[in-house]
This record gives sequence, structure tokens and C-alpha cells, in this order.
Amino acid sequence: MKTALIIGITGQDGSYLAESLCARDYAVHGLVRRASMFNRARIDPLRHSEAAGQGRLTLHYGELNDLTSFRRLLRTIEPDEVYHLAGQSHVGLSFEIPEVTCQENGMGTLHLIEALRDLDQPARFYHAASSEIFGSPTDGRRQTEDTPLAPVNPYGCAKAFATQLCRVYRRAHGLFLCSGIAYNHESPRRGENFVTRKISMAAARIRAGQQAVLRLGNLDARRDWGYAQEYVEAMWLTLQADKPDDYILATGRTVSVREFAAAAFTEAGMEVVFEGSGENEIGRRRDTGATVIAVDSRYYRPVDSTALVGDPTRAKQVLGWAAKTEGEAVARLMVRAEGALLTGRPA
Ligand code: G4F
Repeated sequence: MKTALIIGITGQDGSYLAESLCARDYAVHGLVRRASMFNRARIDPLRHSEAAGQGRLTLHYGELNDLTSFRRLLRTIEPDEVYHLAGQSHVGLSFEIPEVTCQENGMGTLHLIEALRDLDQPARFYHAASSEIFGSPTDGRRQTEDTPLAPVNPYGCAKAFATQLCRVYRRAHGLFLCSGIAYNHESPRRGENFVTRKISMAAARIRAGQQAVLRLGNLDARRDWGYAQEYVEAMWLTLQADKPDDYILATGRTVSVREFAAAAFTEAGMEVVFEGSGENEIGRRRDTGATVIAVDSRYYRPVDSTALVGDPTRAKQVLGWAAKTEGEAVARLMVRAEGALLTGRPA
């Protein structure tokens, strides 16, 4: 039985990865933060499942910046694989809390790989990097693993620091450190302040008469949206490869926020027609004429990455991984899941 440690197990990706590794018969350990309110809803089904009963899932309290306890944990559980998925992950918020964002995503990663370096048999290490390390490229090309790092927000800066650090430590110390440069990957488990979840929840609620209008920021922003459950498989494959490397994890196609919202509302049974522009743009239901989408400049960002689309060729060639669900299909599956939440009927 292999042993894996997931840092960030309570998040969207951590919870899917924990399920996947338990199904593969791993002993899975997860690092969780102490908080007065429990934040374990995403892993609750697994915690109460047979896998947990059979000792396949164990949780430990810890913090990214508590190096002493992390070193002790590594010595105790001797993991074969460590997946680092933790840290402040909201790009817009990173302008408001830049220090926490950089401490967690930047220095937090340094703490982890320094601790690994001291082990007799260092575990293989997956670092959740992000397309945000590339900023807003203007060459019109899809990004590859060799695209220069040029972040445009504090979150991207921290991820660029950590990604480059993994490359340096891989070369300098021979460690098995890999970065998955993931583009947006979504699911019904996405946090409610990310735009896809905000849209899918609103579409279901408006349909059910529980909300009137969805207020969004930049409708023109385009994202390379995939399905999170597929991306955690790439994370695992990355650590099974013969040698450590970085991989772009993306669908290779973008959809705008407007198009994503249109697909979501159509899935909820409401075709939306957009009119106006900029802050005055609205989306109306074609059947009733009611305004269901409006632009609110509070959700604009000081700088928004606009042209991020990944070239996942290396992941396909080396790992045999390719995204299957993209863009509008992600919107549809998320709305179906919200619908089930609202009606109590299965998706
Ligand atoms: O859903 P978002 O907040 O995701 P964003 O900023 O692309 O970041 C996500 O993906 C990155 C790449 O994988 C990760 F590194 C990061 O950790 C996170 O998972 O925003 C998507 C787009 C942006 O352009 C934003 O300006 O949607 C636009 N948007 C328009 N209205 C909105 C809204 N975003 C949010 N959160 N809320 C809005 O109302």
C-alpha cells in the first residue's frame, strides 16, 4: 500500500484526489487547519465511508507555515507522494490580502520542499501551480511549459515564485518535484465566490424563484475551463511518471464568462439574450423578458488576465492525459448538480 499526504484535502481538488487515491488503495493522510467552524463537508462522505473505516484516510491538524509540525508529520507517516494543493486561491482577493496569499502560496511551498529535502528518502511532490503564472500574454498563442512567467496579480506572483522554486530545487537537489500548471477547473464542489459556481447556483436559484438577478463583473473574460475530477487524475499521473517535470493541464479552448452563463441558464431552462455593453450590459430571459444577469463593477479586478489558454500536448504525450469535459459542458453539469441540491432529486 502506497502512502500519500494531501495538503489542502478539504478543498475541491483535495477531496476528489482523496477519493481517487482511496479507490487506488492508498493510505491517504490529509492536513487540515484548525478552525472554530468545521470545513470538511467535501470530505465528509469519504470520512464516513468504508475507506476511512479501513484506515485508508487519516486527518492531521497542521498549517502550511508551521514547519516543525510538518517535519514531524513527514517523519511519522513517511509518505511516498505529497500533493500540495493548499493556499489562498482567489485571484481577485489576492489584491486585498496579498501578504497572506504570498505567504501561503510562495513561502508555504518553500517550507514544504525544504522539509522534504531533509528526508533520507524524499517523497515525490506535486505542486498545484496555475495558469496565472503567465499573466496576460499578447502573442495570441496557447501557453506551453516553456512560456515565460509574467504574472499580473499577487496570486500569480506567488505561484510563479513557487513554480520556479520547484524547478530550481529539482535541478539543484535532484528532488522529484513537479508542477501541474492547471487552468481553471471547476465542479459542483467549487467555492461559491468563483464565477462558475456563482453562475450555476444563481441559474438554479433563479429558476426555482429563490433569486432575481445574478450580478457579475467582466463578462468578456475568457477562461480555459475544465472539470476538476479529471484534473486530479492528471495530478496522480504526474507523480507516476519516470522523471519529474511540469505539465500544462488544460482543455486548449476558451469560453467567455458570458458564454458560460448562457450555457448555464439554458441548462436551467432559461434562454438568455444579452443587450447593452460594458457596465450597462444585461441578460434578459427570452421567454419573460425579465433581467436575470446584470454587470456590477464591484466585481471588476484592477487587472484581469484575459488570454489564458493552455497547450496540453506534453501531458497527453507523456502522461496519456487529456481533458474530456470543457467549457459549456462544465456549465451544464454544474447546473444539474445545483438543481439536485434545490429539488432534492438526483442530478
Ligand atoms: O472564477 P474566477 O474567480 O477564477 P480565476 O480568477 O480565473 O482563478 C481560478 O483559476 C485559476 C487558474 O486555474 C487558479 F489559479 C485560481 O486559483 C482560481 O482557481 O474568475 C474567472 C473570470 C475572471 O476573469 C473574473 O474577472 O471570471 C471573471 N468574473 C466576472 N464576474 C468573475 C465575476 N469572477 C468572480 N470570481 N466573480 C464574479 O462575479
